[in-house]
Amino acid sequence: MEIPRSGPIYICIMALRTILHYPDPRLRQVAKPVPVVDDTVRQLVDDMAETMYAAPGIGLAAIQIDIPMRVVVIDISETRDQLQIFINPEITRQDGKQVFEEGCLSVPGIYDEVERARHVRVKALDRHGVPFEIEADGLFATCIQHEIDHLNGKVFVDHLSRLKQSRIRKKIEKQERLAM
Ligand code: GNR
Ligand code: NI
Repeated sequence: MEIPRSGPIYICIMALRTILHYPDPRLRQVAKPVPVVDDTVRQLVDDMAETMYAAPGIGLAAIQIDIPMRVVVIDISETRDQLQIFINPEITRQDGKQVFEEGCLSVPGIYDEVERARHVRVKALDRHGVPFEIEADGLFATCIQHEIDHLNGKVFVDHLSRLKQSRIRKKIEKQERLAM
């Protein structure tokens, strides 16, 4: 039997990806700029969004799923329906300072205060490769800076003291051992 149809068939295959955990050395890679925003990149963006929403988190950088490309997704809305995509993001202006308590999907269970710029202007490409520029402050500004850090091989714990870093590393390694 044949199922009648008109128009194209869209098959949506998204995938949950595994998030790397600190101190995995793969989180230290400096991600490469995306040369062309094609369907492969859009597929990556969709997988990243699915992974971020499932976690759940308010942001995700491709490097966290072991793809060293300059791709970030963010959704800071309470309704979880305001996905923002940043391909090759760059901070073009920043001013002020603010302290936020941060967490990271790659550093599960650890939260600490980090000082960052209060206000940033970011330029990036959207999912069609079209450039845009936006201004961010508050949690949004902190989140964008946190994600751009990831693209440069940096994790939020790098902003903390050496003592805190070594405690965090031990705690995570212990958690991973117990999880085996
Ligand atoms: O889910 C996340 N929450 C968060 C809270 C405060 C500051 C930054 C973040 S980002 C984090 C998701 C993540 O790890 N992105 O890389
Ligand atoms: Ni993070």
